[in-house]
Amino acid sequence: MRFTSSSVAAIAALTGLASAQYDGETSPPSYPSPWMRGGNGWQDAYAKAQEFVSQLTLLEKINLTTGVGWEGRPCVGNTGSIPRLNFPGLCLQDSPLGVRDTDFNSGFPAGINAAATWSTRLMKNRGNAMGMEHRGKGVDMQLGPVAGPLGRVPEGGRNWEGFSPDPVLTGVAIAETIKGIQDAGVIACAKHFIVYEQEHFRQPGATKFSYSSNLDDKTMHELYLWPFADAVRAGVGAVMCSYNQINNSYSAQNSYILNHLLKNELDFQGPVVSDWWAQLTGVASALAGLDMTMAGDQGLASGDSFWGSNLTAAVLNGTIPQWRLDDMVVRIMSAYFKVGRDTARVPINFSSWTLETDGYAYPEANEDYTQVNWHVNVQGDHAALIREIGGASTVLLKNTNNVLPLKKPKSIAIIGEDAHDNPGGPNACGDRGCDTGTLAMGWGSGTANFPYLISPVTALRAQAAKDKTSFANVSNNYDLEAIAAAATGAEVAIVFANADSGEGYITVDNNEGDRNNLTLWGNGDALISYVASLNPNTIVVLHTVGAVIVEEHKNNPNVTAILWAGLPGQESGNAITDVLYGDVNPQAKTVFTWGKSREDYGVDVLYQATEDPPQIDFTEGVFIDYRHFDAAGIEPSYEFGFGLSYTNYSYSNLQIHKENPGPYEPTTGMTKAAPTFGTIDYDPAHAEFPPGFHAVHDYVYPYLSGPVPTDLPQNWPAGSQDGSPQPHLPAGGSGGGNRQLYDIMYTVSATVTNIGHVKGTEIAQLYISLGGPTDPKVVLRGFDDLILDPGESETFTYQITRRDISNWDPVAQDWFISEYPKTVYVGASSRNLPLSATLP
Ligand SMILES: *[C@@H]1O[C@H](CO)[C@@H](O)[C@H](O)[C@H]1NC(C)=O
Ligand SMILES: *[C@@H]1O[C@H](CO)[C@@H](O)[C@H](O)[C@H]1NC(C)=O
Ligand SMILES: *[C@@H]1O[C@H](CO)[C@@H](O)[C@H](O)[C@H]1NC(C)=O
Ligand SMILES: *[C@@H]1O[C@H](CO)[C@@H](O)[C@H](O)[C@H]1NC(C)=O
Ligand SMILES: *[C@@H]1O[C@H](CO)[C@@H](O)[C@H](O)[C@H]1NC(C)=O
Ligand SMILES: *[C@@H]1O[C@H](CO)[C@@H](O)[C@H](O)[C@H]1NC(C)=O
Ligand SMILES: *[C@@H]1O[C@H](CO)[C@@H](O)[C@H](O)[C@H]1NC(C)=O
Ligand SMILES: *[C@@H]1O[C@H](CO)[C@@H](O)[C@H](O)[C@H]1NC(C)=O
Ligand SMILES: CC(=O)N[C@H]1CO[C@H](CO)[C@@H](O)[C@@H]1O
Repeated sequence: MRFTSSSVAAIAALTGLASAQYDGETSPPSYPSPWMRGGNGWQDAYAKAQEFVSQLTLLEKINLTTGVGWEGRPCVGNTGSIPRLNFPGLCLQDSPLGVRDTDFNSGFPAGINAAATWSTRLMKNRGNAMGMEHRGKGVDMQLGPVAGPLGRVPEGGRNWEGFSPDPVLTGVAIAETIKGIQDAGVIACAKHFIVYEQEHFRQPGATKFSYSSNLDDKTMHELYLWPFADAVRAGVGAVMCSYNQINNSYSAQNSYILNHLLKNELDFQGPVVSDWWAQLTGVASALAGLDMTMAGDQGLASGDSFWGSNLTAAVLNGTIPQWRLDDMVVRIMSAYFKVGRDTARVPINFSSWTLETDGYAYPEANEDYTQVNWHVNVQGDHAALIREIGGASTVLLKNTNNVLPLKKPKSIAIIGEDAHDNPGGPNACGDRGCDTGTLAMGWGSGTANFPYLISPVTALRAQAAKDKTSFANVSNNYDLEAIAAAATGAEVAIVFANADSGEGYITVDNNEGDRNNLTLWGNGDALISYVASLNPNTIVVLHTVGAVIVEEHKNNPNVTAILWAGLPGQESGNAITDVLYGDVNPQAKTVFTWGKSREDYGVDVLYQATEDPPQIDFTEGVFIDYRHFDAAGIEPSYEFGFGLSYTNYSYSNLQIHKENPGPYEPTTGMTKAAPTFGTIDYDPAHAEFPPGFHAVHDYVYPYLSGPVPTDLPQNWPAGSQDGSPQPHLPAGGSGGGNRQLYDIMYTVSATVTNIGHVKGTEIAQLYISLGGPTDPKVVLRGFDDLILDPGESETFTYQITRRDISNWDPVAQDWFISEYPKTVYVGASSRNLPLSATLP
């Protein structure tokens, strides 16, 4: 395609930094885009990357920044390659819970279940197992884990892909997952940056523009940015931006979030990757800090790109300085070397676009029919880990008179579609876009195919056979006659019910990603009440993506137990059987608050747009989930951090030791000037398609597609092309922010004792009150899983960091410790905190 005057006008319009023209907040400019310096454990990788990038030509560099377009190659995202150096380009693949779109892979528990274990060991092992599976398929970058959405609204469709609305729990979980993935030699990609808290209006469609999440700087730092700081500190290789706008500026071109917060303050050293088609401008996104565009094309298989050829032109005409391009590429290659891709790599041996053995090497163009799948089995022994996480993430919410664990009951009735198999098989619905049969993952791109799915009825039937328990089951939630026949007179009736959600491109039962309500699906609530009206020993198992309203069942004396099993993955039935029969003693604590009504949460999804772009004002500030319930004095059904066990624990002997780390010093000084790597040949004649080159249809290339424009009006932001030394930020200077934020201020310990009769794991939790009038009552800061025999005591220890007791000062643009007295609490949940003391 040649540059026509209309395409030139289109570029001009698209590259304008749209912001102030709308109502609502605007995002302050932050330029230039910080260049990598090789700190925070990136030194060796940076050295290798410099050497590699210095050999590259302009076109080869552009190739690494730009995806080849949707379905261009085998992975969900593929960069161009460097044939001259035998470098095949990078393969980016979903998802946060396994390898998407292939076979002989595992279906892991969702992020929300990993969080519910409160076990750093299980979080990391899960990450490592997922990383090994990606590695075995030839994937360079796993597109996960998730800290955005954080979970501002319980209805948010993709909350389950992440961990918890608590930023500290999410921060620990994302860091451990990243370490696990990257130890396997695969780049982790923390996403979605940032405040992507609902599915409605996330992309242009129903509205012309994506919604804008508008929030103040304090809320950004103390809540939403917090877990991303942990991700950067853990050495995450890549970060993906989000679809939404922040203060009316799109994530992929918001210089404040990418340049200022992520690359400068948090000192992130790797590349920022766009979410698929979240990039909406060429030059503006490059200057604002984007380093790689995915899928590379401007729309699904459109063949054109904001980068590729357009980025080549922008470098050649001097709009994008060499240092900015070199920084993109050196960040990408540093992530590659940092996790050891140079030694861990195997050829890509699957195709996201077909499960058949043969298919097109260039699927969108239907070119080159050949073998594309080797059906490599990457499951290893991960089933055992999946089952363990399933059990360890099941929260026991109610257990009247210790009705659980079951001990060889005479008869048992298993009621509910959610206990049963999807008749079409566990992968019958593409990207799990239906709610048929038992729920073990949500829907959307955050999924993987199940190799198999053990349904609860299968595992419980096997257990019953072993125990000679007479067994009945009914899958139809509406067949009252069959249900009555099975439930009446059974020693125990177990009702399974669920609530599903997912990504906005799929609508299930009128739920456009986000849930329309917080009640159970498929007649679940009526089903539970009906069974309970017939059987005084009714046990409820919930497979839900988040909170549902359970107050009525909680108060129903015939409902003797309630368990939340979340989205446990392929070993679902075995995991719940382990818990119900006591082979596993529940350790999980709920990672979100169970409100008595939807209104109790104080915030909700914006379902109806009254302006364009839709404006979502985060006026609640840091008060989401339990912070809101505490502040508003609302009693929940079950509070954040709550969970029962088959034993009991006591807490005693709180000790506080004050450490002496010295005073906080804001980071000062200047960076070096932006480096460049190799020389760029600025002759446009050398940037054209090589003679005789066969261009694949609808495929994105770096070669010029017309004359380089040199006469367009330029309105690039001040400083955006400046590569001279820049001042450090006071709160920056090290991975995750000023290194002194992680200084240890206090060591806190307490004794936890198992006072019951069986072995168990207690999740001891530490909360802090920051004491100010605008602070939440308490905030989680630390936790640990203590394995205790009956009668045994262990010491719970947590080291309170400076960050843990700091607030963000938007004026000084730094963290500070307020004058208000700070109280530390230790206990078993956010509302069960028997130990407390003022910090000296
Ligand atoms: C958004 O606007 C608020 C209010 O002006 C400001 O405090 C905050 O820093 C801005 N954040 C971003 C990311 O633009
Ligand atoms: C860029 O990548 C494509 C494959 O996506 C490859 O065909 C082409 O040769 C590469 N160009 C250069 C200059 O390496
Ligand atoms: C360059 O960007 C313009 C404006 O978005 C687009 O119309 C054009 O197709 C792009 N060129 C190429 C070769 O992708
Ligand atoms: C009981 O479960 C089996 C699968 O284990 C299923 O085939 C059967 O339809 C269920 N029975 C009823 C009445 O739903
Ligand atoms: C809530 O949504 C689910 C799924 O769409 C639906 O099955 C259920 O009937 C809804 N609940 C109410 C009370 O409308
Ligand atoms: C509890 O079960 C008994 C039957 O055992 C029934 O009579 C009673 O109505 C039930 N209560 C509720 C609240 O369903
Ligand atoms: C734990 O303690 C509570 C309160 O004393 C008691 O009701 C419950 O039965 C105990 N649970 C176990 C498993 O011992
Ligand atoms: C250089 O090329 C880029 C990409 O086509 C374009 O956005 C920019 O406006 C051009 N600069 C000039 C001075 O024409
Ligand atoms: C395209 C390609 O190289 N595929 C490889 C995938 O992995 C299998 C098993 O390791 C190899 O045999 C294939 O050659």
